[in-house]
Amino acid sequence: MDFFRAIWSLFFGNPELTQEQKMQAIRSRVIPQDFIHKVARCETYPGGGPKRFVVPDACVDWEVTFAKYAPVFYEAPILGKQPVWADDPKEIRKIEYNRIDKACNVDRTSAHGVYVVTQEGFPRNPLGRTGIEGRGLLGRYGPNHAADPVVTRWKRNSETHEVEHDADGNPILQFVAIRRKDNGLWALPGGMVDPGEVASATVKREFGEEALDAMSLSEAEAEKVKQDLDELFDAEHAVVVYKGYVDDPRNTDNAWMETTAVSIHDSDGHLFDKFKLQGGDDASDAKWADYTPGMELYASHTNFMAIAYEFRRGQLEQ
Ligand code: RP5
Repeated sequence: MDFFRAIWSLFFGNPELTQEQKMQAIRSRVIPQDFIHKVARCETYPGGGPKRFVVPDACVDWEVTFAKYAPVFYEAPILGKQPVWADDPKEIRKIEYNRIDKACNVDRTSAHGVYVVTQEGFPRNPLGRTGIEGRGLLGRYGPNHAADPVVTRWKRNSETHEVEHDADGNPILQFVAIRRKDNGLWALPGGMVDPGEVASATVKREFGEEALDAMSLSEAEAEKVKQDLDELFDAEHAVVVYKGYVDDPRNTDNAWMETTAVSIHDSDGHLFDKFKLQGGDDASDAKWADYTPGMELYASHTNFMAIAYEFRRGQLEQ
């Protein structure tokens, strides 16, 4: 970069940065390179699972020798019933890792590059040890892909319509949150990507099912909701804020969650008025929640919100 451009960008920002470059800079501020998964090492595996073998921070990386490491094998009883969303352990040798697995049309690629598959045919969690072997509650060996809608608006004064600020003068962002039935935590209304489905379709479907309870609407109402969502979740409004590993309590050494978090921002504050928020499917409740930095949300959802906040604030201040 020459001297003039360096001085220009110091005072006025870099005019040549693309949206994706700006987003990348925000992501690396929110999620540092040396991030170590923590939720994926929670003491007890969720859904009535066993206690995890304790993995200290220094031993998470597979490259670090951990001679005493003896992860606990756990696969939830539901997997024994061979549900459609799960791999068949008898067929593990046929699984095509690190690519689209043609036999079942499942995406086995990871946003973190090529992951290791052991000689026994088990994929290794790219973020390191978790204290549990097997799939736990997850259906797929390797990455289990999800998608999360990050639907936001600025909190506005109901009379003046001006954006409201917190005590430190920061604009307040609101987002659509659902309460998960499995653990009672507030979360983004995300869900699993179906075989052959693209993440952009999953975010719409999951938003409808979990935040609008679309599954209990009449056929005509559901069709109307689908049309409205198609309009709002179009390529013009949707921005990918994050794609990659989720620090999810269900992760194991051989199965883990990855997601594509897509931000849809209601800039005038009325686009989503036509929808009645109502928890459905895996959600017991749905609401517009005020985002506060560091707030407790399921898995690493608070990080996705932090990225979306910075990005949307940058737009507000332009
Ligand atoms: C998280 O689990 C993802 O970010 C997504 O929100 C969710 C998908 O799993 P289910 O909600 O379908 O259980 O890791």
